[in-house]
Amino acid sequence: MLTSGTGTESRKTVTICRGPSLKKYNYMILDDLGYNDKLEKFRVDNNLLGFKIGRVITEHKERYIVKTADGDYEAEIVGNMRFSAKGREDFPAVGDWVAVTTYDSDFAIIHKILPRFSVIKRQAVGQFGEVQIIAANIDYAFLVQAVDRDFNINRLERYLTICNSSGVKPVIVLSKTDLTDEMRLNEISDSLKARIKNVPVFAISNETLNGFESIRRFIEKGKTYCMLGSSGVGKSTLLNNLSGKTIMRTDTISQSTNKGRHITTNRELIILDGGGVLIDNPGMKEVGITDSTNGLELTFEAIISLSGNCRFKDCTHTKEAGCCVIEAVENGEIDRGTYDNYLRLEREKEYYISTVAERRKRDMEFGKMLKNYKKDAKKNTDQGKGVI
Ligand SMILES: Nc1nc2c(ncn2[C@@H]2O[C@H](COP(=O)(O)OP(=O)(O)OP(=O)(O)O)[C@@H](O)[C@H]2O)c(=O)[nH]1
Ligand SMILES: [Mg+2]
Ligand SMILES: [Zn+2]
Repeated sequence: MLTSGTGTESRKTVTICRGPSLKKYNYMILDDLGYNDKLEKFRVDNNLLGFKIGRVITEHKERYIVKTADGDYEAEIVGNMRFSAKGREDFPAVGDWVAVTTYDSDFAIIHKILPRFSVIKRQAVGQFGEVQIIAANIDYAFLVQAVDRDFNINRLERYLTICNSSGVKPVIVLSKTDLTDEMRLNEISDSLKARIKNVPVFAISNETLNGFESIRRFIEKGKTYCMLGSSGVGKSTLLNNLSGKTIMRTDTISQSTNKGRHITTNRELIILDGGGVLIDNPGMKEVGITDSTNGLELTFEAIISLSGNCRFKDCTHTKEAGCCVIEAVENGEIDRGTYDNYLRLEREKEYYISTVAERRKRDMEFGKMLKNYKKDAKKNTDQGKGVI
């Protein structure tokens, strides 16, 4: 099999030597989780045949649960991984494929993170210049906004920027359509058409299940989908509806008892019966962007392509004469709201990049100072010993 037992067989060998039922069982689990030939090739090429392969399904303060072909394991990282980590991205995240060794029936050590094809990250809240990984190896992000109060096009563009810089395909999900009227829905639809191009939009109600079937059909076996959005917009309710089970607690109970809301506090990965992997996320208040140059270029493509014709190469598109972007805003070719939001996100990205650069410089200077200090200390000791 792929990952249980000795873990030394390759994918092909397994197919040949295992009994049909076990083979089917193991493949089902890992393939349903999104395991593919590229990951398997990495495992073979990197001498990881002695390890089991699993996917991180939840994380809490450096404790992980890893789903493998033969069950779920509580896991920690190997010491070496912690010592060599340069930043948050060197630690496992929900959605990661990892190579593990297992101990007992429920404990594992993570030895390696397999290469990620996408990483959704944001600015860590309260720690400017630090990133927080939201999830890894995501194919599609469901950007959920409730149409009754939560709809905000600037925030959608912010999420799009994050998706576009992460290699994740965005999908807009407008929820709670039962709580609004036709007129408001048309307004929202017009504003989406004016500002966001080429992104699929689903309008759904988790209550009446209107529009729900089309989103269910959209989900493919072996692909991973991540729920992103503010708190209370219906991410967990949608996940429960898609799974047909009450997997995630939602705040329904609290409304009747008034005993606090069951907001989601952890990221969690689940496999749908018909295939397809979903990751629920706690609602996010702040979605600060990081080094998202690429994401901004893709999200604000119309602005970026015009900017090539500005008179000055380093045009900031704010006040310069001969700025084609300003001209396009003035003649209505570019939406003013899009333009303002672009400038805001661009400033935020620049600020992030300069903060990180400053910190690196400070760290380097501190490292140099420490090295010199150690050198001086050694010289003094050697001189004390009469060594020249
Ligand atoms: N009327 C209506 N209520 C909904 C809909 N979707 C969700 N709700 C309700 O909205 C509340 C919040 O839903 P959740 O699914 O917990 O929201 P969430 O996005 O997971 O929130 P966090 O976990 O805090 O991020 C619950 O009381 C749901 O029953 C909908 O489409 N229509
Ligand atoms: Mg939730
Ligand atoms: Zn310009």
